[in-house]
Parts: sequence; C-alpha cells; structure tokens
Amino acid sequence: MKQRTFPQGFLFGTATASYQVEGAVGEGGRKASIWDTFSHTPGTVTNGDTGDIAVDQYHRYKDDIALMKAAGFKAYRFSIAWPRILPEGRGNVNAEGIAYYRNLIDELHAAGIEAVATLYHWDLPQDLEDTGGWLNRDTALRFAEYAEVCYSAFGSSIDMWITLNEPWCAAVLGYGTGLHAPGKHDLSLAWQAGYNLLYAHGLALQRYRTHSLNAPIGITLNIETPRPAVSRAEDREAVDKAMDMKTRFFLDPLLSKGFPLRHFASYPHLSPPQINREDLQLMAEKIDFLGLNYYYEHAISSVPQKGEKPHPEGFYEVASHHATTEMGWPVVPQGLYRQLKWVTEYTEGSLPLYITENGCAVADELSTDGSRCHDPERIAYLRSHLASALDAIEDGVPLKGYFAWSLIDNFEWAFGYSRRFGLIYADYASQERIPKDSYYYMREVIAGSESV
Ligand code: IFM
Repeated sequence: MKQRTFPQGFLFGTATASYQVEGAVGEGGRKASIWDTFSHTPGTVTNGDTGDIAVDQYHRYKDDIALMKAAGFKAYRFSIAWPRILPEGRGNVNAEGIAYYRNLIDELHAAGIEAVATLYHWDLPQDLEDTGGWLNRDTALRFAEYAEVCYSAFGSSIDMWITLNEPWCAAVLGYGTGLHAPGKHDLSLAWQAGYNLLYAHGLALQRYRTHSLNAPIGITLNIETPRPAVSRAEDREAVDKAMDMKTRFFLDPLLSKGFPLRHFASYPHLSPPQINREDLQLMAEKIDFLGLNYYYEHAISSVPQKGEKPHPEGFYEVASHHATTEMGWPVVPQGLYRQLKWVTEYTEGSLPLYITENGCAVADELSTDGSRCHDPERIAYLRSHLASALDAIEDGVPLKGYFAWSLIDNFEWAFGYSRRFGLIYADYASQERIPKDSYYYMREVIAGSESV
C-alpha cells in the first residue's frame, strides 16, 4: 500500500473545552456558567450528569499534557472559561483564573506544544444570562471586554486564538430548541442570538487588532454542506435552505456577504435578526483562518422518509447507506473532502483552513485487565477522514492543521458521560487515563510511520 503522509509543518493537535474537561467548578474563584445551571436542572442531561468534576483537568492538566507530548501532538486546542476570568461576566478580574491558564500554557510550551485558545466554548457566566444572555446585545460588549482581558493577560503566549466555537449550537440549541444551556425554547429568538454572537466575534476581533499580537486569530464554525437525498428540485431546494440556515448565516457575514435571509419568509416561526449596517462591517473584520468542525454529512430531503422529525428550519435529514456512530451521525469521510473543497471555492482560497474538531463517539470498552481499550471503529473513522483531508490538500485546499476531538473522554453536553469521543479512555470513578488504540494510531500518523 502506498504510504501517504502530511506535508511538512502540518499541525496535528487535539481539542477539548473547559466545561467538558476541567471540573473544579467551585474552585479558584470561578462562578457559575449557564452549563452549571442547566446541567443541575433535572431532565436536561442524560443520567443527571454534570460537569462538576468532569475529567478533573483543572488538577490533572500536567498528566494530560504529558500524554499529548508522548503522542507527539504539536498543539492543544482548549477553551478559556469566561467565568474563571470574569466570574460575574464583567468587572472583577479573577487572578486565580488567569494563573490557572498561565500555568497550563507554560506547561504546554515546556512540552513543545502550541497553545490554541478558544475564548468561548459555550460556558457563558450565569450572571450575564440573567440579564438576557445572547439575546441581549450588551453580552457582545461584555464578550469584547472579556476578550480584551485575555489578550492582555496571555498576550503572545497564545499561538492561535479562536473567538467562538460553533455559534450555531450556542444560538439554535441554546435558545431555539432548548437542548443546550440556557435551555430556551423559542425558535423565533435563535437567529438574534446567532447575530449577537457574530457581533461579539467582530468586536473581539477589532479589539485584538489594537494589541499588536502576532498570533493568528479566527473563528470555528460547524458549517454543514449536505447533499440532496434524491436528485430532484425539491431536495436541492431543501439543501439550499439548510445551507442558508446552518452555513451561510454564520459564514457570509464574515466574508462581507451580509446575511442570507430569503428562507425566513417561508417560516413565520423563525424570525430574522435585526440588522444594523455598522455591525455588518464589524463582523466582516478580516480573520486570519477559519476553523471547521466536521463530524458528518447529511442527506437532505424536503419530505420525511421514515417518519424523521423536520429540522426546525423545515427540512429533513434522512437515512442513507452510511453507518452511524453512537451519536447517530452518519460516517461520511467523502463529505469532509466535499466540505473543504466547497469552503475553498466559496472563500476563493483566501483563508487558511484548520479542522478544529473531528472524531467520533463509539461504544468503547476496556480490556478485561483494564489496561487497553481497543477502538477499531474510531481508528477507521480517523483514518478515512485524514485520507479525505489529505486528498483535499493534494487538490489545492489550504488546510493547515487537524485537531482530533477529543484528547480524552469528557462531558458530552446533553449526553453527559454516556458518549465517549476521546483518544484516551477516562475512568470517571478513579480518573485514571488509559490511552486507546486510536491514541497509538495518531502517534504513528504524526510520526509519519503510519499511513492514513
Ligand atoms: O463535544 C462537542 C464539542 O463541544 C463541540 N463540537 C462537537 C463535539 C461533539 O459533539
């Protein structure tokens, strides 16, 4: 078999997010985030799980960094918990919170690992939710204030900045369907929340440019580039709708293309956001790269096939021949290639791209002696997606790095601990870390000794 390896300098990393791994929610001066409130509300998260302890990375970050180093990872994408830095969301800066991330960053650098910091991965300080959260434009100003504190505190020690992670989820799952914190169920509000998130991104970017920092800054989106289930006009139209609502709504403003609003008219229960011209200018502040989180590609139809529920935006994600993961997400490695090509064309090749998340939840089990975790399905998933990424690079896509989701099993939001995405198995009772076979696979891919 032909050995295929990644170009020199391609950045291999892993990713996590603060609420999913840190635990220590009441320590170090941190106050509650919307996820603390939400997960402690009965009926919101599988098995009543919370992020109170998670995988205790707050106390065990050195162990985790040692494991990253041993696998050869060159970057760690973590998120900074806003409620550790500004526990009330504004005003008082918490020195202990700053110290925690400084230590984490120093430890990464000592291990030869780049620090890739996401400013917002969904843990909004509860105090800000109490004044309207992302439905309140003022939250965007508070985000800019928080970003500014981070730029000053961590400065050039951060190697890459990411303003937001997956604003679609924060807006639509958080305010529209209520599946995520803060658990609001009003689809007419969701796109205003999305708009305010992009406004926050623009403000944070504008402030960044005044700090003379050299590290690149970008945003991570979970855009979707689905395909029509059947080759007919109605399904192509459904795909177009999905692309507008899940992809172009979040991407177009960054590219000075405004908001695609034409589908809102056919869905009176979805309200378009209130648009202000000056905000549009801000949202279009130049980013240095675009982060993409890719997990699946859906086949989309205008009609249900097997009683599927309509997506809130009025189209159906229907079954296809692809196998699915424990999340029920279809495994479509070719979809990653298609998405990378689409984005490259759409952005006219102007933006370096990073896959800031990719991975899968499978039913992992430990060997009987507890020392190994064989996860061949995850290895097959990673291998096929890496091959797709490499195909894209060979076909001209400016893809510069790949972050596996996730370093270690963690709190998978509304699914709690019932879904495992890690390259490292977490024994939640003892907090023991057991590298899975996929961890060793990635180690060899990074070393260039294993083919994708
Ligand atoms: O765990 C999440 C992550 O926080 C955001 N992207 C998708 C992952 C898997 O669901």
